[in-house]
Amino acid sequence: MVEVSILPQVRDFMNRLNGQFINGKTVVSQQDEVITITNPATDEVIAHVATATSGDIDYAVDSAHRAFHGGWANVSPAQRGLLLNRLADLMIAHREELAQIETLTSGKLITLSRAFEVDYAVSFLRYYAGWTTRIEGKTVALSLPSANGEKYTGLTLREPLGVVAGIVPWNFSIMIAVWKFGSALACGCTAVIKPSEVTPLTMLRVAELVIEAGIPPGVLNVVNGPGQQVGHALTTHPKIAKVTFTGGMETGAIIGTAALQSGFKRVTLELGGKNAAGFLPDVSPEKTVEGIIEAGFLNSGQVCASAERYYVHRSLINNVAEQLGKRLATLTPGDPMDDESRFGPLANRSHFNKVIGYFTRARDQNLTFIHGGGAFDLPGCYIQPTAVLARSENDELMRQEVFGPVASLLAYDSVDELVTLMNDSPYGLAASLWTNNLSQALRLIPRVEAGTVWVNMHNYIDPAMPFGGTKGSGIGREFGSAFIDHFTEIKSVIMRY
Ligand code: TXE
Repeated sequence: MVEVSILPQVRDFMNRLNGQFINGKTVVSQQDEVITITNPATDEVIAHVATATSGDIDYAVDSAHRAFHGGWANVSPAQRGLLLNRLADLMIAHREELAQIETLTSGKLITLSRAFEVDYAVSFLRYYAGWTTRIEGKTVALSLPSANGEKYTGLTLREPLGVVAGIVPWNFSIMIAVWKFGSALACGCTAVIKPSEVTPLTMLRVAELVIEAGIPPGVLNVVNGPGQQVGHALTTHPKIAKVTFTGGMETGAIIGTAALQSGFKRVTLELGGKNAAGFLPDVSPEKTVEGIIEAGFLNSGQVCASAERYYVHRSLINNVAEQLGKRLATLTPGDPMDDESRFGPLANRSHFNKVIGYFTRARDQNLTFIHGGGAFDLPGCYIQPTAVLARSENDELMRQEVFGPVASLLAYDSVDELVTLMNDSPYGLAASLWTNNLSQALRLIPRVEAGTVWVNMHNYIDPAMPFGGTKGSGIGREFGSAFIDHFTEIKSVIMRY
């Protein structure tokens, strides 16, 4: 065991009453409506955060609106990139502090908090910083005839949309927030971020670093509170130009509808998935098992791109199931604040109860549990790593996003059946194909309905690769140059001379 000692600055930050971060300062307007934060690894209350009042929300959006037309508009693209890189430097300088706040709040392993919430988040930020000077319009040759010899020149400008509301879930509270505000700020927009009500802390600390980096007050603001009040008020606020959301499909539909109904706001929605991994028969059972662990068990399965449906050829499925059961037995639970832990708790009690509910119903439906299917007998939200043999593609565990360490396996007989089964879902975020046969993989990729298809790997998300869903997994793409289309508007200019 290599238990990490909590830094004094982390204790101080958790002990004070936090609330919102608006126009460069901490704001706590009310002390009666407070979010109580519980460490999901221990069930201990560790911090309190005041929720935003409607006045706080107006103040945050107004500050962002003023900064959009003032402080941020006057910062050149190159300077914007420099400031985002300075923030990245500061996040690295405060790496351990940010990682500890995140782990204590979300139960994420400290090693994952350092890697994803700081190092990866910083890679994304630097990637966005690199685009600030490359956002360009075009000159256009015009075609209509000229009656009296006059000439026309056409050009397009790419202009930032305005104030962006970023609504963020609890599974990666810094990294996903960076996806939102990094894209927004790089394009010249300003932002108001609403973290999940169960992980409201880490972004407040990042927002302080934003000011330390020299980014003007009001460019990035953070408001906290329940989605249906604070999130909804932001989504429908008249001065918000765009809503970018990552979270569940049902919430995505509510937010998308509200955003359109309140002034046709632009939306980007990333709504998770019920992602499939298809193993062709040339892959050995040993490699299949390692593939399932890679695809489904990172961060205890609380990753939007994780696989939850696994298709294995009928001739191999019993062998794979037996070896998978043995492999899952090696995933023993550990304290997330221990450097050597490899399997942590779920992020909160309500999510834990939801996952246990899936197990209860799967048992009622007589599904075969290969391993797990319950909670560890420990304080905290520890769920056993679980695998089941599904009976058909209609089982609840083959259709609903569980968002936990749960793999459901189903046998297939032919490649055509494999494709049909992989596509049999309202979701379409990501999928993986596992085979040693490259031409087989290349033929299958176009047939798989998903925004990302991995071959012999899963869960690899890179800042340079567009990421987003087809079908019910959402609208729009984050990362790559694709993000620019979603945070800017094209203005056409035509001149006669
Ligand atoms: O997410 P919600 P929840 C999936 C996963 C999980 C399920 C529900 O299956 O079990 O979603 O999780 C804010 N207007 N994912 O309930 O409701 C809310 O405050 C405006 C997939 O935690 O989607 C939070 O900040 N905002 C996923 C954010 O939306 C609203 C990551 C996400 O909450 C709102 C997490 C409203 N009406 C969960 N209602 C992924 N795609 O990675 C809620 N919110």
